Amino acid sequence: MEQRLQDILNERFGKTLTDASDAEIYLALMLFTKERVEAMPRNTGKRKLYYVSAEFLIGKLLSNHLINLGLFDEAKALLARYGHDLAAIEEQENEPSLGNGGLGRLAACFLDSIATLGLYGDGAGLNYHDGLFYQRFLHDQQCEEKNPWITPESWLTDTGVRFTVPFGGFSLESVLYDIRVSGYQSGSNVLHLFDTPTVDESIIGEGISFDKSDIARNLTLFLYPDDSDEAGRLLRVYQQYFLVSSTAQLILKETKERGCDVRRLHEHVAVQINDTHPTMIVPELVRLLTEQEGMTMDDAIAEVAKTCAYTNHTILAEALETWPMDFMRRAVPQLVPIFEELDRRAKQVSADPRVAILDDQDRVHMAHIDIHYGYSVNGVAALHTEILKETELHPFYELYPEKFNNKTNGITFRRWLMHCNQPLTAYLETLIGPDFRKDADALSKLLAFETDESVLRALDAIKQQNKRALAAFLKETQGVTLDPDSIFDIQIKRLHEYKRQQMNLLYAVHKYLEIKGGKIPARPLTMIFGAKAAPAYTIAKDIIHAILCLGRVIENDPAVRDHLKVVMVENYNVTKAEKLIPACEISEQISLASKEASGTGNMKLMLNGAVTLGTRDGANVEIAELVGEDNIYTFGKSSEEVIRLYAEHAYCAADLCKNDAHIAQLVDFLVGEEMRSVGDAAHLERLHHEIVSKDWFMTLLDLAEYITVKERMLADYEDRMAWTRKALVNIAKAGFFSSDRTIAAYNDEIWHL
Ligand code: 26V
Repeated sequence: MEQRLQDILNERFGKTLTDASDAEIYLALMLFTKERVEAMPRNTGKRKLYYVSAEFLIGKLLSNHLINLGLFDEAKALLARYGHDLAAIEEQENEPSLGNGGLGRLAACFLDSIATLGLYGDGAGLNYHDGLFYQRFLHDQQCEEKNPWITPESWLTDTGVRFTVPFGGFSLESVLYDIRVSGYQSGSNVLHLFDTPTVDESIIGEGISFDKSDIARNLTLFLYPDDSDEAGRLLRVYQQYFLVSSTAQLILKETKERGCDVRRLHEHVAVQINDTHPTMIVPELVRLLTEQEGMTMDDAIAEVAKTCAYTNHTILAEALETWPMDFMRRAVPQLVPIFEELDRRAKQVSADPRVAILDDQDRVHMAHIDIHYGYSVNGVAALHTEILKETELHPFYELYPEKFNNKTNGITFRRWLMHCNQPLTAYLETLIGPDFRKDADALSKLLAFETDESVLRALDAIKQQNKRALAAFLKETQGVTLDPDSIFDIQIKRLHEYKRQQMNLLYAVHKYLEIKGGKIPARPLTMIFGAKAAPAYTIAKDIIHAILCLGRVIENDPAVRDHLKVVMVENYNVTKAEKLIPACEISEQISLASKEASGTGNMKLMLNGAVTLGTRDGANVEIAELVGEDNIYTFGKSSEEVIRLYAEHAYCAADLCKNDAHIAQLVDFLVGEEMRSVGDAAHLERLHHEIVSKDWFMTLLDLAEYITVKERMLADYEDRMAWTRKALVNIAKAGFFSSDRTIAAYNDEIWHL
């Protein structure tokens, strides 16, 4: 490694490891690592998986590859010998933020596990020039800025492969870039990212604005452009078709190159459709097989239906995609007869309008295509899959019970333990040996130390070290001072009302008022938030504003600020998650029961020794089963109860305010004197009005119990040994949530690669 790095530095910059800058060393190490990853054996097999997704939130890749290659420690030691810090070199890499949140990050974890398990499977997505917007706080409000990540030399390799993607009235060239995916001590696969050469970054105006109608110049410019207007929604359709047409052409090309008969596609290929965004791959494959491969409509549809499988990631009605057929007539007229044919056949299977592909308002229901014409439908946590079967997708479950299955999500321990928490990883190895690096279930050996006080003290010391590291990072990046002796209570995830950051905010108000009233807590509490709000999601942005304002109110109050701190991390992303997660003590997983399909941050936090404060929602249910009631704090109405409240229209926020003076006091604080003195009255009032008059995600329903349970949790924290024992059990039981387990199940039960 040393010689090769010296050679690259010399060739490129005429420098050596001694005098090169961090940026130069990053480039040399990136190029060296890329060479090594390209030299890894490629996974192969009989049936090849294509994991098709509009998002791959891969995060920085340098250390990921170094760990998987087994070169991380060597690189770290080598750089240290020359006076460089690998962590500082890693900072040089731009984060590719090619996803919104959990769905995109899951796809990235899955690629890591597919490669690690030696499975033959590539990802297919879009090469957005700008990832999810960069979030900046200005006057305590979120502002969105562009977030470019591609540099002249990067992990991307132009493959030279080109396709033509036809749209109504014009066509675009599709250029295939590849990023290698390395497995841990294993083979490698590829992430294919399609781009179009006419994209023009100069059309970006103020913030993240651009001409949404200029498809040739904007197609792959942004991840998920704002779809609050029609032009934005139409652009989404163009993006989706560009992704699936490119992918379908690649699949047929590669399948033929492997010497296989595309007329028996399902024997050679499995397509996993990640949420409904890539759904048009179904009609597109049918189109290509009939128009270009000479298959009959019957045969083509039958073949595609044995090839494609669908994962559902949400039950939120507003997130279930339906597109006006008018969009399809404009953007992809060649698919229109196929949509109609798929619809006609579906209506022969069932006349129930709830399962129709085309509805009576001339709209196409994407998930319905996936379910009728896919061979597997899976949810992402046990509870979520049950809700799909019993409620949201019940009519489909009655038609096709055999298609439904659960695959509880997982996370890659390479990134979310071995890389982000090196002190913990090293210590675990001294206790239980190295097996857990390859076999996550081996973490359970840690249970043997549950009552060993020296182990508990060491775990506590590691948490303390990680808290100090986070404090130093936030000091440097945001100028905020955290007290490492306070309790670190963290809620990090996209900002959405169903995730109920506003409930956590109301807890902070409660604590603030208590402290002002003279009730000083045993130990200071630091409440940390990290969240981006969709640019057009007004209430979500108001919640961010309120959190930032409350933080300021507290900071301005000498009677409170030594006991309570509310901090919002700017531009929460994968890189920041890697710093926040190891430092967390209380993991906030407080979504309204039934609404969070799974959650994956909950898994990352438990793996790093945080104790969960959560509702019985998503994968929290499975976390609770694994760690036992003593090692998690659950609260709130059950999913059954919540579903019943919705069905009976029985929830009324105004009544809750009327009948509970404390709740009313907390909510009204949002528009009181203190908040108005620092914030924007109109925004605070809009949020207040939303909560007292509508509160669609039932914040006030669980607030009282949330406060009670959180207080109990804070009290329990004072028994340091008992608390750290809970942390230990959480780490020890996290093995189930390895994405290696999830992927093994996808392969055994769906893909059969
Ligand atoms: C999408 C949208 C789009 C428009 C308006 C509001 C809205 C709300 C939610 C979504 C979610 C899209 C799908 C998604 O990201 N689901 C997440 O998938 C994760 C991986 O399976 C899972 O852990 C999260 O619980 C789930 O929310």
